Amino acid sequence: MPGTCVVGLQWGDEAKGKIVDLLGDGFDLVVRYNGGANAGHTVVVNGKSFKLSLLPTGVIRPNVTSVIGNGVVVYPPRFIEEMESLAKGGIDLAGKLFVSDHAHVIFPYHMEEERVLESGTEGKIGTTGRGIGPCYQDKVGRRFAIRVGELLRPDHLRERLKFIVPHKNKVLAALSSGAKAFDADQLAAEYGAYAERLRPFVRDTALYLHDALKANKRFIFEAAQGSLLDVDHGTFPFVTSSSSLPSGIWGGTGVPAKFVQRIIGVVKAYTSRVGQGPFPTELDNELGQRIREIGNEYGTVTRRPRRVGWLDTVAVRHTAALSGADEITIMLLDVLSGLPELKICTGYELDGERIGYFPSDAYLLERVKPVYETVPGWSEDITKARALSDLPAAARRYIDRVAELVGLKVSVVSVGPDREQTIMV
Ligand code: 2SA
Ligand code: MG
Repeated sequence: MPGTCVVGLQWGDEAKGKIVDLLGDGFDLVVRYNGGANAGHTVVVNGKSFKLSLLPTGVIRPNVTSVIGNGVVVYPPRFIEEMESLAKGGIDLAGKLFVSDHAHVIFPYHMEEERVLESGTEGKIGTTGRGIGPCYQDKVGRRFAIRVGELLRPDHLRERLKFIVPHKNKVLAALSSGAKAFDADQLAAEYGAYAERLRPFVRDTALYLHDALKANKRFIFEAAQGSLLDVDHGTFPFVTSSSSLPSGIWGGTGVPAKFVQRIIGVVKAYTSRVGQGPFPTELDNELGQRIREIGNEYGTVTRRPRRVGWLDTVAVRHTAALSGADEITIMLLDVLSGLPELKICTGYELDGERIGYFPSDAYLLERVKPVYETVPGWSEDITKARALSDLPAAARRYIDRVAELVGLKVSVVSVGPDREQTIMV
């Protein structure tokens, strides 16, 4: 079983990091294939907590090698910052972390472009401000992109920036008279200095991973963001700019799909979303506020309050199918304790007609009305449950009903943030 993918089946923040952590010792490599420093997780090692947004969660494990694949967009200062904070905590990443020379590099002009576009009144996506979208735009547009490997050649880098930066400055000035302008020589010097810090970690990770496959190493592919934020299959245009579904693995790492043999779909017991875009089961009320507080639903990267709502099994059925999930895990079940009744979305109505599918275009999704099934809640504290039999009957029924509606077995139920607060089904 060389490859397992851990992927969120909602709009992100399903607690994928906890599942990767639970799998941790059974693997040799943890590989990121999409996104950049817009992911966010807090990992705790020996009582010290580290905030990671770019490095894979595997970096905290002594016997795991972490790989940032070519599909990731890299902001070098963040890479250095996270590496240094780990070093201070006694975690030395030399020889244990690799970043693809083909990954694309985020520059300050990407963030500036995003800031300008997101500060208008129209066309806002509610992004994380990390330059993700503009960098992927440059990648696909080809002309103005720079890859990590290019940072390592100072003369080449300066030449590239001399071509790119004037163009960026023109575009930025056309977008807003208040936009910042950039200097190619200054950026070349700044990024040249970062490059010296990155150099030991840079390699052609696709080749490295192919060797690891030949050596029968075991992989975890760590998706960033959630399946509903996938650029092709998510709620476009309110998505991120990468393939967060497992379909991103092949392109984003060079590991062919046939090596991915287990796909774990991570599902929060309710739903959350940060940023703009339709959210049929949203609870924009006091109940939503209560769930947000208990679940600490605030962005890890941006601290933005996350929107919350009931579990939507129409959406999860859809993303489970798209991701090829073999099983689901139900996370943050404890957050629902104390609610007298719970709702599960089982279907949609679009323009008064019951529909049996998930319309993933935002302009259609915003018109659907969720159809709910109401089920009894439970009042007990479930954070100490370690087996299904420790759970109140209503909580067990909730899990069973979700499994039935999604059509997949539930392999893990999480009842709290700690590793121990887990029920292996
Ligand atoms: P972007 O910055 O271009 O990727 O934003 C596009 C949309 O994708 C959403 N997005 C996320 N949604 C949930 N969690 C994410 N990671 C952080 C977290 C977010 C944070 O773990 O909490 O701290 O705010 C994440 N990253 C991107 C984003 O909200 C836009 O809707
Ligand atoms: Mg997150």
